[in-house]
Amino acid sequence: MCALTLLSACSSGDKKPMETPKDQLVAKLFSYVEKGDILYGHQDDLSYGHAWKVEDWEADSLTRSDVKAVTGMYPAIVGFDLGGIEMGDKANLDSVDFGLIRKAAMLHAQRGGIVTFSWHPRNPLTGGDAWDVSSDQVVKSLLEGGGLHDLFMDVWLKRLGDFLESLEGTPVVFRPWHENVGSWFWWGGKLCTEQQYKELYRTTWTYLVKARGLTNLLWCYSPNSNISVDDYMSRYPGDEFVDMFGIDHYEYVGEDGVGEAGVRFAEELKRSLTYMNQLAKDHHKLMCLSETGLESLGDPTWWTRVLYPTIADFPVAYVLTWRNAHDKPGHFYAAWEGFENAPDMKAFSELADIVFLKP
Ligand code: BMA
Repeated sequence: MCALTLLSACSSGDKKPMETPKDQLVAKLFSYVEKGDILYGHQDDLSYGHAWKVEDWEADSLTRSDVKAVTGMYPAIVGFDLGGIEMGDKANLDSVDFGLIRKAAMLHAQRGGIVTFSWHPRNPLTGGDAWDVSSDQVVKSLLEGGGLHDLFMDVWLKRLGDFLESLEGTPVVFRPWHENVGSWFWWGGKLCTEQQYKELYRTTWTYLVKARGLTNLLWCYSPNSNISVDDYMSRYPGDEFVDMFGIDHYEYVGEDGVGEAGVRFAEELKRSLTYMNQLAKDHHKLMCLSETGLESLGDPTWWTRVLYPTIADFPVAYVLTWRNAHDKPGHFYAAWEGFENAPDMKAFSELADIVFLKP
């Protein structure tokens, strides 16, 4: 285990005065990669965990964390989801208040951690959720010339921009329009053309970076796994719009049990990370495992026997396991206090090249 140092420490001293929060975060992540370190991240870590949630977020000091209960440390990266911000909702799609998200994100950064945001926006054409793939006209309707373009620019992106701006420069790894090659989100592979997808991403980038002037966003492009490198790059918006190559890759247990599932997970992940490593080198970008995990962690040594040996030799800046739902008992991806897999997660956190955040 090596502890994360304060991000602010990196910005003091000899840094150029014009360096933006995003530039500082890029430099910080590259410095870990150069040392061979991998940061550990957990989705929604400070908002809730297995069978608990923050009740009064304004009064709460946000020190509770399943990961801390197991390892003694916070995750170095904490992820949050902005789904619902576009509607002007008070809370996101998982009922986490946006006030809590803002507070937790800024506090985590002050503690020396790093924040990442995903976004599962509603379907603006049908009123359904992000998984509503009943129409292949949604992306088209949001782009210039489309019937929902004004709504997208003036309402959706404006609300997103307002929230991101309210973080007062806190650096964020932002990865919109993720898992874009599969067809389970309305912006997915069969739901829009490659050109439309790229335009959607670039429009989002141009609004936030150029129109709103946000300098705190590190842009992560994160397709789903189980695809070829050509498919991975088929929707790549371009070097100007991306700072990091990500991938979302999970382990799924079939009838042949966790042993075989772990082998399949590792083989496919290595294949993906191999081509991403080449892409990262060629395009001078960072790379990460933007989402991963084994739901319910039914493999007692998943962390040290499956995950770690698969990623250890790749220059991944971070690996983030998905959320520990407070209200769905089997929907968790990090160990919690008392769970049988906890000692293995603790052992993972103590490895020399794995980085958590000391409280
Ligand atoms: C999914 C699941 C859902 C959740 C969504 C956004 O993978 O965890 O329950 O609503 O992510 O956080």
